[in-house]
Amino acid sequence: MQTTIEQTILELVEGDITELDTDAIVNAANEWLAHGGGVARAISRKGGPPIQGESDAWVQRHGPVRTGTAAITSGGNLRARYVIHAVGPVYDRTPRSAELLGSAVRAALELADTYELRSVALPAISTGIYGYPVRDGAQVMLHAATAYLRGETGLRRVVFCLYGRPTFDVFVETLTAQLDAEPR
Ligand code: AR6
Repeated sequence: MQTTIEQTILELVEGDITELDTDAIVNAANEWLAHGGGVARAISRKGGPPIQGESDAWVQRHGPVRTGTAAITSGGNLRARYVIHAVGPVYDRTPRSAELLGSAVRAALELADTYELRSVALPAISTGIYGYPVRDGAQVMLHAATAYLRGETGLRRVVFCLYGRPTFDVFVETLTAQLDAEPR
């Protein structure tokens, strides 16, 4: 599924984010950038040692990546030139989780703009090991992305890359409902 928000194509695809050739892919990271499980592990394995190495150097230099913010490393052997490590919240049923998830998406897109990138792909942050319900998470992430793209941005293509058909279907339903509710 694809739609256009101002000057940016917003796309939903099902698949493995490590295969994408956008300028950057976003990782669903933890504050320590210790890429041990989930999509982080897949990105780190496929990108090779530079990903964990540059991540460790980042944390050593700046301290942990606070939840709701993001850091950037090179893409190592990936097709993407950069990996943007966004830290989503561990789901705790409070409104604070939604704030932090929206903030993680915004931070990732802002960092892509800071690096003057044109395309970026994001996974469904926090909806795996961190336990965020996919339907609620999709609402928050898509809302944050569309709101961001209505502001000033150099991004021309933003992709949500969803792992598995059920998650993809929920994102399609959610985006369709959001576009119906708020006319462009
Ligand atoms: N491509 C796209 N999406 C994927 C892929 C892939 N190759 N693999 C998994 N997903 P998770 P979190 C989906 O658990 O919940 C790590 O250990 C997955 O189905 O990767 O933010 C980190 O280091 C789910 O929809 O991230 C942190 O400690 C989504 O990616 C912690 O997990 C996110 O699932 C972060 O947990």
